[in-house]
Amino acid sequence: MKISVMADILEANDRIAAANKEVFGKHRNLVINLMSSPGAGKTTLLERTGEAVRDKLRLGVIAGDIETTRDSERLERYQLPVVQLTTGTACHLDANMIASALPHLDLSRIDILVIENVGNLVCPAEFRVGEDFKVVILSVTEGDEKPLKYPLMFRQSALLLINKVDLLEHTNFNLEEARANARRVNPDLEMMDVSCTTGQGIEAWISWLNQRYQRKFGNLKRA
Ligand SMILES: Nc1nc2c(ncn2[C@@H]2O[C@H](COP(=O)(O)OP(=O)(O)OP(=O)(O)O)[C@@H](O)[C@H]2O)c(=O)[nH]1
Ligand SMILES: [Mg+2]
Repeated sequence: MKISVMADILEANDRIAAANKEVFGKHRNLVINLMSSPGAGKTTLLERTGEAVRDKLRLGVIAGDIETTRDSERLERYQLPVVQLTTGTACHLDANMIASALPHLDLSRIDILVIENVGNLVCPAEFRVGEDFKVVILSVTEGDEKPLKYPLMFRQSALLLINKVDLLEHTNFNLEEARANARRVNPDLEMMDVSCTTGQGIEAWISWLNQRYQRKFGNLKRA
């Protein structure tokens, strides 16, 4: 007898993800599942975003890490509602973990909820959590071939942020090559160059969030 454990796990996960999505819909939360390898700049992007959107849209964060509350502590400095999930050993967040975080957030006071997934370019892409969009960050220190080597994450994402472009001249990263590789695995993938250090591209990223929110829910109440 053959038992497909992974298929069962993903099916069970999808049911909880659908329930999460219903809760998010009721509260008019646009939900982004933010993924990247460790250190690509997820938390830094959220710090820059938190600074920039203050008073314009209400950002909330669920931060996933294997250990430590360092990321949530960084984000709390920007007065963002944030819940830290520590997975212990799991290399990704799943829908059940997100469901367990929801009672700790006042969703009625959040417009855009970003789920910062565990740093990992593989497993997070396999588990839906109830998000509207997956967004992947690739930083220029990681190599421009990564979309080809880790295609699932790039295939499943709506947007690719190429981060740390301030470091381009110190690397052999070829922006055109990276974009072409990403397009090869996902022709519909939108792409933006950003630097969380200089602020380049942060406005474009926030516009992208605003547009996605408006397409789903109409104008932001506080915009
Ligand atoms: N030069 C440069 N450094 C950056 C940029 N964005 C982030 N960093 C640095 O990269 C390092 C890692 O950034 P984080 O934001 O912690 O990365 P992360 O993706 O949240 O990491 P994990 O949560 O551990 O997966 C930090 O030292 C940041 O200051 C950037 O645009 N340019
Ligand atoms: Mg982080």
